[in-house]
Amino acid sequence: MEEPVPYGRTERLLFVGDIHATEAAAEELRQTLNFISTLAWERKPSGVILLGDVFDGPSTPAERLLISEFLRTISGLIIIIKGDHDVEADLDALSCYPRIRVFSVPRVIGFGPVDLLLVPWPTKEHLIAQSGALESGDIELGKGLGTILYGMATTRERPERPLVVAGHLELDVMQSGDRLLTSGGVKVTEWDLDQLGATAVFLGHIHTAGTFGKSGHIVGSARMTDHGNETHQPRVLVLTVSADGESTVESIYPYLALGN
Ligand SMILES: [Mn+2]
Repeated sequence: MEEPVPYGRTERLLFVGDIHATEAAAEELRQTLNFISTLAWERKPSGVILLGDVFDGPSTPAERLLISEFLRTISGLIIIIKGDHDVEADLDALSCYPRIRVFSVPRVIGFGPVDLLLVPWPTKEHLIAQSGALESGDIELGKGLGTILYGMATTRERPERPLVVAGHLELDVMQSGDRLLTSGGVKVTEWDLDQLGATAVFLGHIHTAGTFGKSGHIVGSARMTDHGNETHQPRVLVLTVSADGESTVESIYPYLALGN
């Protein structure tokens, strides 16, 4: 006889960073998308989360065709968060599909037994409007972003549910609440993200994979051909998470038979 499952359901989510669909490297792009499709078919995640920069700027019809054909192969829910390279019109077009949900401002959504905090690339207008920041410098806006995310995480309808964060964000490697006076736009800090008490945090935007903080994963680009950074190891991540917050994260590395 099977033991009763004490904590209820488990979800499997697949995280894909920075596809940057371009015709320029169409063959390698096709191989990357085929790899993700095959993985989704094998693992049967209940959701696939594209962590922003699906496109590389305003898309061409060929690029849109490649992406929409790829998305059609995915059977679960597809969540797309907007990156700095994505333009609204391209993502709007994708949001017409029934199983695709596009986010261009931060939201918390329930997903099975967990809450997902989705954080697209922050715009200054949104941060000024939402954080009440009186100054619009990047440091102030970065603090505002931290405050917004903390507010969203702690005022959830059911804060006892495990929280999973997925964002397209520039990460400041500071360990404390202090921010360096560095240039380069609005950043969120490791400290800000640790404060959220999330089971796991997954970030797009930074193409080289890594980890940070208590439970942070820089997913990295899924692409082999990557803006001059050809030495990085492409990967996607698979999260398994249960209602009690028990989780595992697995890195899956594509074997891409590139014609050299
Ligand atoms: Mn980006």
